[in-house]
Amino acid sequence: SSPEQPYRTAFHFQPPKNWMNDPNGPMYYNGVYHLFYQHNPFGPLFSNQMYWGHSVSHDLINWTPLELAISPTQPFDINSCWSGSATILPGNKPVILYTGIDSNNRQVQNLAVPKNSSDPYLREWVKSATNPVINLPNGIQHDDFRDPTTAWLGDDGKWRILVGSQKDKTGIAFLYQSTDFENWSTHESPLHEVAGTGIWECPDFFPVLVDSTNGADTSVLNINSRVKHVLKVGLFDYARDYYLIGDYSSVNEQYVPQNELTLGTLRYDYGKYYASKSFFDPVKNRRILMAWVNESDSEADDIAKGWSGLHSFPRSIWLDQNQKQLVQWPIEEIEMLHENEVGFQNTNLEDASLLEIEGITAWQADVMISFKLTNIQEAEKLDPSGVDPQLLCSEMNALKRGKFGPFGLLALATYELSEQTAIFFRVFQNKGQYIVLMCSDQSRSSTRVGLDKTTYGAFVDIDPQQEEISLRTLIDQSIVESFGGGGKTCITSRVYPAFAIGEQAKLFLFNYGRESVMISDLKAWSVKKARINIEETVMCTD
Ligand code: DQQ
Repeated sequence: SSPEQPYRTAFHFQPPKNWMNDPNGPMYYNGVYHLFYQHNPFGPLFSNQMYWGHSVSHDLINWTPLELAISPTQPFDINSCWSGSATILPGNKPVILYTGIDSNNRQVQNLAVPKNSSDPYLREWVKSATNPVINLPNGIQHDDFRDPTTAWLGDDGKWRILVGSQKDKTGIAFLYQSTDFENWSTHESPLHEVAGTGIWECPDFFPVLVDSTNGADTSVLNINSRVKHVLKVGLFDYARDYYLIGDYSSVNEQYVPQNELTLGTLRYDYGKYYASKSFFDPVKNRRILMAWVNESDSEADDIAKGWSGLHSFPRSIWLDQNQKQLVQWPIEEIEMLHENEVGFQNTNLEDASLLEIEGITAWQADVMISFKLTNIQEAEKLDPSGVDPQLLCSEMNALKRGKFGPFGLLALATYELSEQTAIFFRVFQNKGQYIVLMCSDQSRSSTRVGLDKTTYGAFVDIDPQQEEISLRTLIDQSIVESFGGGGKTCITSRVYPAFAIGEQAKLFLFNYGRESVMISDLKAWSVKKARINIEETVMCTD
């Protein structure tokens, strides 16, 4: 950030200027990570002429900007090039499928391939002469058909993809099959659909391993019950990414999820986090997740800033041991940016106390904390059935005293706390079970008006009798990404302090509960600025 641009970030992906939304076609190819993104190269707002921006990286931390990869130029995409995905075909051949808005304003799916696959950065992309390769299905509205997934191979050697859609408010993931990526046939039934959920955007479908934090290539099928399949869909009506975990068979194209898609069910992130996409990273055998994090300020603010939109810090994503949910954790490459480590152990946080974390850049930081509670059998009672944890977090905000909690962090805070983003926990009990609530309270994050300061919240599925309650938070000028319970519950928020900027921004531990909590371990780092889309960056070609 700079005095004129206090909200630009240091280690979160964003273009040099103008509008960005969804991550598109992330992939690893010949030693280089590619990230494309929905972009309006001409202004700070979304536009009716959308492009694919393109950056490359050797480490997922520093990114070099390249020329626009896909631009609206042809009858099949003249009104915008919307989101899509990359697939690496056998023989190491990358291809992209993306949504074009055609000259009749219909959403159609198009194919693009590298002009020169020996260009290490794949700068130029050629659109197939056979585009569109998938037309709008009969009975689907012209603007309800988009966002092709990365393809996977079935047992029969055919490729499959999903495309998001809706019919009469039923969200649909249409399934297509092909042998050559040019000719696609519609499978008679969608992979999945759920009534009442509205259009599904940016579907993602991938295997996760049972009993391993490693990732799996998108084409890995279920061998000996070692794999489950995740279907993620973005609900446009709520701007939220929901996911299902289930069993998939390519033989009969059956997907049987174990959980239901309802508004209260599993989400990648319970804050601002949408249109995410994952890819398999063969270098470290992991699946990496990226998402668009929209602004919470006004359009007028975005015009004044000259830009809008961030991407979340890349996360590794895997299936929890209990197989009931996914777990996410910032990729380990963040350590390249760590400096000034501070830490302590076994420090008691008395009731109604505050402890400043000093010695790091509080406005650009990575903090990991473990909280240990004693006597939790005394926790207050709460029957969680029918409770919306987000509403509970705004009713029982960071200023409301409880027994166990609120305790956690005050990030991007002024010294006298006139501004503060509070990330905290509360612990309750119900019929011999413990309930951990995690909140991110933005209501006092800025003295500025005209910002969306919605408080977010979700339960964390851990047993505080068996394990400590952990919190990791990444702080970067105007974004706060928090991971509760080792990454079981994630909450991302955008904040725009007027005063808690740069050196004026402080970081505190706080406990406003009536019971003391023990900080069994704390580690925190300054996070250095990464080189993100700085024009003069020279790529190191090791
Ligand atoms: N944004 C894209 C669409 C997608 C939506 C357009 C999600 O392809 O459905 O920029 O943010």
